[in-house]
Amino acid sequence: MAIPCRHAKLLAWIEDVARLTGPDRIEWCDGSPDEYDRMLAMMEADGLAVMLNPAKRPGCYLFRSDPSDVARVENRTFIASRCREDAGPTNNWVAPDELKATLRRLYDGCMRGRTMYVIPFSMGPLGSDISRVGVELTDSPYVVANMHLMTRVGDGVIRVLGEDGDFIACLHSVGKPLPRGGTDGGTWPCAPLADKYIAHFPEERLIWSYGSGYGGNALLGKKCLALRIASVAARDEGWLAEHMLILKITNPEGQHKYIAAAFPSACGKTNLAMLVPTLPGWTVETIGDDIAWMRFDESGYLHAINPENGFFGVATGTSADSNPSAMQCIHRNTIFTNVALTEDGDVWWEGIGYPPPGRLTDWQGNAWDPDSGKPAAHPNARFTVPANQCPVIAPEWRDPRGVRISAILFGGRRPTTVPLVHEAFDWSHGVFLGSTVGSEVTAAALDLPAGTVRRDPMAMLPFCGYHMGDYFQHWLDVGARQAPEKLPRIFFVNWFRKGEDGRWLWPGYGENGRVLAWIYDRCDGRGAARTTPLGLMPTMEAIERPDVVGHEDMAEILSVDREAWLREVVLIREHYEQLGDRLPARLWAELAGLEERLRDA
Ligand code: O2Y
Ligand code: MN
Repeated sequence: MAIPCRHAKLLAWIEDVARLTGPDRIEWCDGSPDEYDRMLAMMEADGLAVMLNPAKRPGCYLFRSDPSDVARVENRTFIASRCREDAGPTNNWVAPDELKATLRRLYDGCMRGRTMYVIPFSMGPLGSDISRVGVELTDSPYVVANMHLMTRVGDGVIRVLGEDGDFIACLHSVGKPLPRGGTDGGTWPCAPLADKYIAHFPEERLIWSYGSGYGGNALLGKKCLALRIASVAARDEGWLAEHMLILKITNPEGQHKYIAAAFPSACGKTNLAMLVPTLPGWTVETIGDDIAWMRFDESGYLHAINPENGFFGVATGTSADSNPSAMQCIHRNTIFTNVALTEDGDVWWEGIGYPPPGRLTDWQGNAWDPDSGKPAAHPNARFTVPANQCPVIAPEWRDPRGVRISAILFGGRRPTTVPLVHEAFDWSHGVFLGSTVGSEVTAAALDLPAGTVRRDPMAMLPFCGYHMGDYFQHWLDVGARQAPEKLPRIFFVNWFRKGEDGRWLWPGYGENGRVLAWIYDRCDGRGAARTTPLGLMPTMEAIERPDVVGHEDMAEILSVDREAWLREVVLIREHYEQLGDRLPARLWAELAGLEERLRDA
């Protein structure tokens, strides 16, 4: 095959990797539909992919991964900065030379019997000055197919690269060499957990992943490049790479605004990005469901792009009730991983909204026994689907200029203490709110005291490529450089409040549109608010109460429980102490301010 590129640095890197890993052949990916079809046909012939019933799910395939390879592996994820302190206390660190030596031993000959694919890809629309080019070398055709859906792959990227353009080098291997002429025989190739490494070398903007073929461990454009490496680039270049959805909200007058929102994994980001508001006249459209790259433009406003081209959504719990748009998206041209299979060649998972239509094959390929107590689909079962199949994708979702962000939302799963919504007094206070994000963990499961909050600042704990204290300082700095009136307003939301009897106090889903409507109005200089120790909160009349929420429950979720918040202050202090002396003084001052306001209240 002719080499479609004359980029000397790229060609030299490919040659080095090929010498080390020893693939049988090298194939350049062009991103074409033919290439995608060829990858899937090859994996189907190999027994790794199951074609779903074309009458039910045209163009859809099912994959079953190894039980050891079903999710991101945080304890095998490393930030190998030159200096340990720069990775901070929240990341696993190994000295870069040591980690490279370990990985070189594993990579040695690891692609024998396989093809090494060269995937040139763009995160963000081609031609946007916010976008970045990556090149992933991988021995996994599953990764090639998924990268086609999740990023922009192909010749256009080679043109952008030219002969000396910048690219982020991403090396990936499943870590399972084959005997000459051998195949995987339908089994998912990967290495044992102890040999899996998801390694980042932030100063070199370099990613080395070994041993896993799954999701964020292997599709290196997503969490590795677009968050861990990009967060470091963003710090150095004065922008923001965030774990945020981006949505467009339109009011009954037909005017619209854009909102970015950060929630820890598994808090319903995809559902919020595709929300169907119950409030008459309001609509939500999607720009992105997981990652936002944001830059202040020359006039001082914050603009965001979604660097991805698809959704890698969690299947479990997705239904016509929880997310009708996602259900429509995944009707065709979708890759399903670790869902259950029906007798008529369709997919099924727990929470799909209807009972199994007959016997099922579970995610491991065995006949499923409904009485076994085991789920038919893996809880982290996924769908990969192009974003342009989303029925509520906003037409401007791939505008290279991005969209102007009016509001930033932070939130987590907080059954107690945190009200439905409060607005920050200003940018620094908003950074403080973001720094406290966390979810209450199920105490019984983890043997922790009830109400224990696992902090996940700005939902970036697993994704920040440097010290969390420096990351907060970066947020403070980018805001301080702008005119305050042009900055987005910052809000903290909590859809997950429960009563003492364990009842949900707020119905969530489409009803969250009522909170978004208040946020919209606040950004428009309207929307009634009262000042509280936590920030600005809606008056009882400002958010129209859903029918299913009683007056008392509404009052509870819009109130400040002073005693609970004084306990929360203690927990935030402990969280800050764990982050060490790089925590900005400004955030300590914000915490002191909160405590003072609570004591004075
Ligand atoms: O387990 C994985 O590899 C996927 S995790 C994931 C996928 C899509 C969007 N977000 C996440 C996440 O963990 O935040
Ligand atoms: Mn995510």
